[in-house]
Amino acid sequence: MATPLETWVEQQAALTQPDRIYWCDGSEDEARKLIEIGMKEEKIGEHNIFYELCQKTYPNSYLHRSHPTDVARTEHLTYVCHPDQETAGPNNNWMDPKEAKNLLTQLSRGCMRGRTMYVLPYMMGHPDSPYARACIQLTDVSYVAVSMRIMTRMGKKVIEKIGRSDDFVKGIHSVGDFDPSRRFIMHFPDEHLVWSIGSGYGGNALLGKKCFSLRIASWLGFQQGWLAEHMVIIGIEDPQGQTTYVTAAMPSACGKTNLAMLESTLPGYRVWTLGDDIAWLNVGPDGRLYAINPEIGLFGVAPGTSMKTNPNMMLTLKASHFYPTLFTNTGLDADTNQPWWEGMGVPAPKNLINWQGKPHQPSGNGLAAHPNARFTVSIYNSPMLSKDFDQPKGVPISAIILGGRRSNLIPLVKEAFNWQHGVFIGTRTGSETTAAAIHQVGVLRRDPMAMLPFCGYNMGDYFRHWLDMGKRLTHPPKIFSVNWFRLDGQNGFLWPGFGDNIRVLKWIVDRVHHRTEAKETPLGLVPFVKDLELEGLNLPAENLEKLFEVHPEEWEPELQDIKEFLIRFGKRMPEEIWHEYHALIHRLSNPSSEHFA
Ligand code: GTP
Ligand code: SPV
Ligand code: MN
Repeated sequence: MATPLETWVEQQAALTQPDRIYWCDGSEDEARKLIEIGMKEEKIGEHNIFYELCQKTYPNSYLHRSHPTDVARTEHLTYVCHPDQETAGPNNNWMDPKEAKNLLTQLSRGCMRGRTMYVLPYMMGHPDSPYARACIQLTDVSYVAVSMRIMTRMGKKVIEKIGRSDDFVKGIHSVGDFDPSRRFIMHFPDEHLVWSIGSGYGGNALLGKKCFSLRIASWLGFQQGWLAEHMVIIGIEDPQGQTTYVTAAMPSACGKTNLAMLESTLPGYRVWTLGDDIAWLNVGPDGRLYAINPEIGLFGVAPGTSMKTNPNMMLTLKASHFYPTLFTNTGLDADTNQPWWEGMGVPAPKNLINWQGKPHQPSGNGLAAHPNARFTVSIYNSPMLSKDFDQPKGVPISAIILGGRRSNLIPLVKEAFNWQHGVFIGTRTGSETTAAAIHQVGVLRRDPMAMLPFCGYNMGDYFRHWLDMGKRLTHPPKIFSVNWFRLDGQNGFLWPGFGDNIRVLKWIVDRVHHRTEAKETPLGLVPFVKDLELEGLNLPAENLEKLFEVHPEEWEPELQDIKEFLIRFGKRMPEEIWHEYHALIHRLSNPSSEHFA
């Protein structure tokens, strides 16, 4: 008799009508075969799915060019279909689940005709982890199948694990005809189902990533008492040889991958990578917060990545490994067959082909690489992978860092007074928008905990859940906020960033281990200048001052904007958060009290 999994696959095939069904086993040979198919048979418009890059300098690496309209996440076409709109909250687009399924069924009828349906069995999390989940995704494009193999633990063992159970996470994906008016990314949280049509882009199409591991998993976490977060996980080794584990939430394209791969400029300090995008956080038996990264790949922004800004990433991209590496929408040096992007730190090659496959016009204002051009690479290629990466129970977290991209107001680093204040800082975190999603770039939007586009339920309830989690932790991590992006008034950054961010991490580690004091300001606890390790930096004293400046009068419009944002959640917004809001106003209007001297 057919298993529930087989029956489900047959039902989807009856609807989408692929020419063939191919069950992937996750092997190396198979990945090679899929890449061959993508290089020779499958196409998007006039382009093949994959182009082989120079195998000497970029072993096992391939270039992919997307459909020109399919270059980033499309938040306006992303829906969370709870039975009622209130549960989805003002932070999500909502459609009645029945209506949503009718629409998707219509759009999916025959959508895989002439194509292969790939059945991808994969785990999010290490198979031995109590927190791992067995998942199946269907897709009709080799690019997604190969990407999923890089990003997740894929293999036929998952099918054995599922066995005759119908408890597996389901993903249905088809690129459809790439028409943005027929593109939808729909989530059915209670059914553990994601259904996505019309896009092949990472966050829209690799359904184990944002769709399951954040939107649906955040809902599971709310029901089951854990958190699914848009966070980096790193270990920071200090000169004493002690490693302190921290997580960091930052909105899309605000520095997570860079932080995860940080090359320390401070002697004796080292960063170890565990994850660059997603963390699942559970309360351990010892009352501490434990983090696992459910993924095994890095899907990072290429432009700006260079030997200067992120040498470890450049080494990771060139490392030869068992897993292939994909470059999506970068430029191509036609003479050497190597990828190229703006901010790579090497001059533009003479015969440069742009991300759409056309000769690059240096006189025009177009870019050779799309600003959201990405690489997909195995985390096992990283020279700084933590020895605890595959640890099934995860690593104990001592600090949570919240970041955003703010050109003013927000200091380089501050520590929250306590967990509740930290959660409030999370709720009001704002960031200037980037190219990682399709919308106007550079506009301030509130992005609590970097989860606005990824929280699969009402964010008012989410803040309540964060407050409750704090109560269950006997040893809660300290909460910090950082901002690498404050400007000097001439559009230059006040802080050098990248490898020098270790100087901020050092202060955080020192605070965690009670090795240093902090100064109270209305916004939180900041470093005394003497406690920041700045040797070798040549940072003008004036910059340092500006990085920590608090001007209460500049906060008026900010406070107004925060209020308008928090009000949207109505009664679901916990009172404790409003209490913190009013306490902040009070501190800002009494900045000279002896408290902040
Ligand atoms: P997603 O993959 O979209 O979630 O992005 P991410 O948060 O991993 O961002 P990533 O590390 O890829 O960085 C995005 C952009 O921010 C790149 O252009 C980086 O060069 C830039 N960036 C990262 N860290 C720093 C920093 O410390 N200072 C400055 N000025 N820019 C940074
Ligand atoms: C992000 O936008 O936060 C990313 C890329 O990490 S995506 O996988 O598309 O979400
Ligand atoms: Mn991300």
